[in-house]
Amino acid sequence: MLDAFAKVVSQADAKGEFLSSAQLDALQNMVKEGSKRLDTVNRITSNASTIVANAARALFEEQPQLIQPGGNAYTNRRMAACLRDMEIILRYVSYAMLAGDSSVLDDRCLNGLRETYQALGVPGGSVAAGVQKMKDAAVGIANDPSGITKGDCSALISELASYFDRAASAVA
Ligand code: PEB
Repeated sequence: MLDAFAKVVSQADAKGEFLSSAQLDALQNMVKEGSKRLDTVNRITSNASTIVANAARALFEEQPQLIQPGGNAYTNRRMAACLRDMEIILRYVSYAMLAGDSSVLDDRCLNGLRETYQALGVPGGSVAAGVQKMKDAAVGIANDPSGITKGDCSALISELASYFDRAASAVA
């Protein structure tokens, strides 16, 4: 599990080199933009249950077969497992966003997840659709300009979106 700092250190060390000025500039920029990153993580963290519940509701509206008899979210046990899975994925996305690196998401959440779903008979494409809905909600919440000093958040927002896309394509 790496963050953006540990990542450049391990890359440089593998080559036995000092950090490059491009690497240092990128980290410098990350420090400079750090408050915006923490605000983004904070907004997702404090709205996590809303993001999960709304995304799940929208998913079941779009794919009602999931909650009908025989569906993968039918019975309270499966519904609970589904909501829990969405929350786990969102939690790891929030960690990746804090770290500025996807390795925590990759190693601790997505690695082997497709195979797990295949073995369970859970449709990966539906999980991916749910993840995309969480992305839309999270981006909307993170990008909301009200009650916050205005600034350019476009890079952070596309980084955030990329972690959701990574999760969705890992299971689709
Ligand atoms: C991954 N999910 C499930 C299981 C596991 C995971 C390991 C089996 C064990 C269990 O039921 O608890 N666990 C989860 C995860 C990590 C982890 C992401 C990462 C660290 O440790 N059903 C649907 C939707 C979808 C869904 C499409 C979006 O209809 C999910 C939610 N996951 C779902 C369901 C089950 C499950 C288990 C329904 C239960 C399957 C079953 O037992 O029939």
